Amino acid sequence: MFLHLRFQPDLVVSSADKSRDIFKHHDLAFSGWPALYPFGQIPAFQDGDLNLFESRAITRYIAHSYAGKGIPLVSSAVEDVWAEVEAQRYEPPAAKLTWELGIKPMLGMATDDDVVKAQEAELAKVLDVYEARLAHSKYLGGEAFSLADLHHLPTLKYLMASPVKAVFDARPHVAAWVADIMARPSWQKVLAEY
Ligand SMILES: N[C@@H](CCC(=O)N[C@@H](CS)C(=O)NCC(=O)O)C(=O)O
Repeated sequence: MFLHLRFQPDLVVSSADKSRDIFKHHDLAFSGWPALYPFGQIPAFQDGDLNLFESRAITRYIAHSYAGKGIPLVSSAVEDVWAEVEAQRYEPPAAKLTWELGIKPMLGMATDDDVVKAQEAELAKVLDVYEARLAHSKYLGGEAFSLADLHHLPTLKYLMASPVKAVFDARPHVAAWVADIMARPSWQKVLAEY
């Protein structure tokens, strides 16, 4: 199985050098692989003859493929609900904030403070719902860690190193959940490699 982030198979993008490299070369890289990147965005994934794109579909495929190994990451309809909440509600403001506060500074571009302000307000509304959920449930999908939680990790990496951390920290159950999922050995292993 290969996760394509450029010409060679790779796993995640979470270092400054890697991000710079991808954004510098992505037109060239994507144009050479139209079948893998139909919308011109990474990641793409290959398993034998199977080509996938859309990160959440890729993680779900991997979770199903390795269902017998490690902890079960796909479990219930409730987990599906919260995985959708992440994709539909959390990701739009979180991705814009990651771009403004995480990626743009690495590329030497100026952060747009108006965008940050507006998106912070959107994120706060989502995190109010998370706070209520996490007051009664250890993880978003239930008592066990699942893809619904895991999908937050890439943006959390940037947001928790930015002023937006305060929006998470202001909600105690959210803050505890963030600390828990970011401390997972598997995530630490990813960060150590990139
Ligand atoms: N919904 C897609 C979003 C993918 C996405 O936003 N990829 C970004 C990098 S994280 C990208 O390729 N940006 C370059 C571009 O849009 O030109 C997924 O989850 O895979």
